[in-house]
Amino acid sequence: MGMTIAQKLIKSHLVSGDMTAGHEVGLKIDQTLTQDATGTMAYLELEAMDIDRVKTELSVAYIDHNTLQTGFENADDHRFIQSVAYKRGVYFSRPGNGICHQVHLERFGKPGKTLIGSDSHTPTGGGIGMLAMGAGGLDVAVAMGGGTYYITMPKIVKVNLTGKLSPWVAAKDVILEVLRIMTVKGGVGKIIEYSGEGVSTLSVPERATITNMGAELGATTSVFPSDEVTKAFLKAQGREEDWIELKADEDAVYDEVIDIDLSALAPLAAQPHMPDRVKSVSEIGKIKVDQVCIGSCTNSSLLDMMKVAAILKGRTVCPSVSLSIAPGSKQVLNMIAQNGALSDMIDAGARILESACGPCIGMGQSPNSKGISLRTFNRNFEGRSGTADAGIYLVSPEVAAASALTGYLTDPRDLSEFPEITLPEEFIINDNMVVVPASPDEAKDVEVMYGPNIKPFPTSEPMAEDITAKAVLIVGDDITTDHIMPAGAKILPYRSNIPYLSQFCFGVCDKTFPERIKAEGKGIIIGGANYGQGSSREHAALVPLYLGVKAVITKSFARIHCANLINAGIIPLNFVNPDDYDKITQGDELSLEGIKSAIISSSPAVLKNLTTGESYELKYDLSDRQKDIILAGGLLNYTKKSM
Ligand code: MIC
Ligand code: SF4
Repeated sequence: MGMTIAQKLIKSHLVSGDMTAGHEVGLKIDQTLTQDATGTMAYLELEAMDIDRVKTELSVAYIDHNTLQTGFENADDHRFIQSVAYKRGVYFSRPGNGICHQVHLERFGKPGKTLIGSDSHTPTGGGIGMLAMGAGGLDVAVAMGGGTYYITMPKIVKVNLTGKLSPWVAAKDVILEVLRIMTVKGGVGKIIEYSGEGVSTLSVPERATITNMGAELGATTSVFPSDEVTKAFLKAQGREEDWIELKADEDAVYDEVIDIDLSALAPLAAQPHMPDRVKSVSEIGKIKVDQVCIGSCTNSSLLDMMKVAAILKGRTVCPSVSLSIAPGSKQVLNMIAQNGALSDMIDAGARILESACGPCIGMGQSPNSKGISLRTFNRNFEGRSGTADAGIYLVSPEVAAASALTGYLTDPRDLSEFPEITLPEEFIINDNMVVVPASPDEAKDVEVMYGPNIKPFPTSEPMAEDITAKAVLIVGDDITTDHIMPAGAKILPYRSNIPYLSQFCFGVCDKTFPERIKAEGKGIIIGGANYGQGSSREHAALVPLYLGVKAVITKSFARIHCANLINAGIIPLNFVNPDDYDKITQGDELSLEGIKSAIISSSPAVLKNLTTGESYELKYDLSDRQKDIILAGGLLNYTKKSM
């Protein structure tokens, strides 16, 4: 039987397990990336594992999230990461060099390789035929140390693209359409593989927009073939030798097929507060817009910037709109500076931001109260922008730029002539913002520099036989890690200070949560479906661990967060009967009697509600390896033990 691209990538990196959907497979990881918001923790974990030098083909540490530097904290963290990177053999992309996913695609990613990154949008690399996945920091640290990365063998969904995008319709509209069809839960346990004659009509940056935002489907990753288009892109990046061809076999079998006719798509937008609340721009109508932000790892490529500049050229941003633009990398910024596109943006009144995540993670540019902000980003979760009552719409750069001019949500097809942009045959290549690590000899004398903001991460105990604790918090469906552990300018600088972060845990849902659980000393969280979707931040597991969360019981989990809970030694459990969720009231005294023995003997777990006297059947989907991790009290304990 023929194989899909994803199956070929998995097979060529398979260390353990069998490739049947639902079974655990262990993969050899060729490349890793980290960013600074998750990186401090990942490198603290690497240091705790006592590994001299990373064992991957390539590991890169990027600084792109925490670049606001409102106090000493960020700069200290950057220095810490830079010193560990230099010592341990990791390339260091300095602040200003750009957003991790954009830079990695341009300068480092290679078709046919595996990549894990401590950021949920790592699947951007799927745009050039990598098996690229988001993971918790600890999983990335283990991979840097040469350890295997484990996933549940996903089902493979084929998205069959036919036709060609019409003028003013963008790659963003393709992924918004996929989100409309599949929803934010639809990709869990799946790899989305793009195929069909429409693929060759899409450039690499367009493919990368699509695989990037596949993260919002909850998918393990997304992948495009590596073809002549990929080759031309790598050649323009001076990396033609990194190209290999990668395509699915003619007789490859998929678990699911979705057909999308590119020529039939129209400009779309995701409405507040979920990336799958998608409607066409014309259906939503001419709502007034206060702010437009262009950039983020989804839409900050040279192609995106050139389109935006062409739309803005010779015009003026509407007086009631604030337009900010963050080009994705130093390469992109430098190229638009040299070819004059930057000048067109500045001339029109755009506020140019540095090449970093910026407003996407609430680092500045929070909208006004009840403000409507159009963003080319990938997430519009409640509160993420920094303004609790703002309404964020996710759109293409074309819709964003057109709307910035008119002051209301605008279908760019109403605007004027479509700017035909072709990618250059050569990009400006200058990797002078990437610091090459010390040689093993030099490395011995390199000192790792810890700042006062870096606090030890919480440790966990081997699992107890019984867990008895209150249902300290009950939350609904689609809870994101931005709900569990918010980011933003005020909190993000403390990503290496778990005790400080803990005061903001679940702040979006219930500000009293940290105080209440501290008073109890421990607790159990009850959640709905798709609990923990969104970011890969392991802080959403480490902070609850620090506060005393002993178990999380939900209708279902998102992949990366579930792995992070296991890594932290917190047991993730699901209701066998989802209706039991409704039978628990916040404050009920719950008991998981004999949970440890149940896990050891693989017997069903039972949750007793000591307040009502009821019992509910629970299930857990843990491989033997994951059981051992939970029993040991987390991956770090487990790794130390097995080393
Ligand atoms: C995000 O987009 O939410 C982030 C910030 O990039 C996160 C990582 C983090 O929380 O640091 C992600 O997507 O994984
Ligand atoms: Fe940065 Fe936003 Fe991309 Fe996350 S989604 S990596 S915050 S640009």
